[in-house]
Amino acid sequence: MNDRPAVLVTRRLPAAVEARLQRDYAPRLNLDDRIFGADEIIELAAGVIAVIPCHTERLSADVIARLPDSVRAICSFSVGHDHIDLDAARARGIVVTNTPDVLSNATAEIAMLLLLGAARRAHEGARMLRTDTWADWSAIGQLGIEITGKRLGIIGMGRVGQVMARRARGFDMQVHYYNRRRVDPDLEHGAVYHAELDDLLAQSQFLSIHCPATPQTHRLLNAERIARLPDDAVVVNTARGAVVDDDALIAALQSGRLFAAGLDVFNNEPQIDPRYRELDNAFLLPHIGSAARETRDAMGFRALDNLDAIVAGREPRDRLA
Ligand code: 8YV
Repeated sequence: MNDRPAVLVTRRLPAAVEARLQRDYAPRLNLDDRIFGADEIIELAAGVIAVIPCHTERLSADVIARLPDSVRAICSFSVGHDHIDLDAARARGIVVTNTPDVLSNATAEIAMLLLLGAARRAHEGARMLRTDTWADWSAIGQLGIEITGKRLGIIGMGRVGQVMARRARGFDMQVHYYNRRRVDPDLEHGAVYHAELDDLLAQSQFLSIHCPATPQTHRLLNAERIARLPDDAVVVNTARGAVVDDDALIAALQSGRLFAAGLDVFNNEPQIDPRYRELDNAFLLPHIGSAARETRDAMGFRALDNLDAIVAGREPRDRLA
């Protein structure tokens, strides 16, 4: 008889993480890796002590209210937690955890890739090669803009924003940031704090979004704020699509008011606004900010460390609720 606690894991996780789950728990794994609907999650959660979701499962107040009484914890395989209604979890005494820190480097790498790729028109060049439409080298074609020495504005100076500031300094960028409050000067890495978002925007030849999706940041980058950016600015988003107003960003890219955008996250993933696909000045990636081998292992282990603590009656390291 297996007396290890049952756990529902909503998506496939890296092999080493699933192996640890098999060793220590009685996991219900999603071997087909398809997205479960709300009713399926509730059904599959019967008798489990914890659910390990990804950001692809929306654990709304309604879903959380209907989870079986056996569920004591939701240990998300993500740092973002906009997919989980924390108040609803608190109301039911369900502990919620996330996986901060371990994906900061990987996400900042993708933000840097987007910054460079968008500024230097990487995907247009790559497409020319793949479609055999590279006619000839040209002194006046394929011209992007250098990022070296330019001003980078960071919205959200949390863990990922701080790594981004350090990486940008490697390109001699002058880094500015907006955050709800100024961070400890040791963590600023020379970046200049702006208490007003509008002031940051006016400085941002390049803008990288690193704030969480909350009601306060919903559609933060709208037409009015895009209008405050300098001409030919480049916008990068590796945070959440909900922070951007797609109509406003697409209009600014279509008109050439913005030079380019580099986007790894979108509203309504994976059904992104199809107009992005038509834009040569949009460099698009499919939400791969944390998609590095060591990062995904570390995220899984961090989620399981939190689960182990909860099961042992200890305070989990990354408690959100
Ligand atoms: C993850 C992310 O891949 O952790 C996050 O918040 O956005 C991504 O890097 C995803 O959320 C996994 O659930």
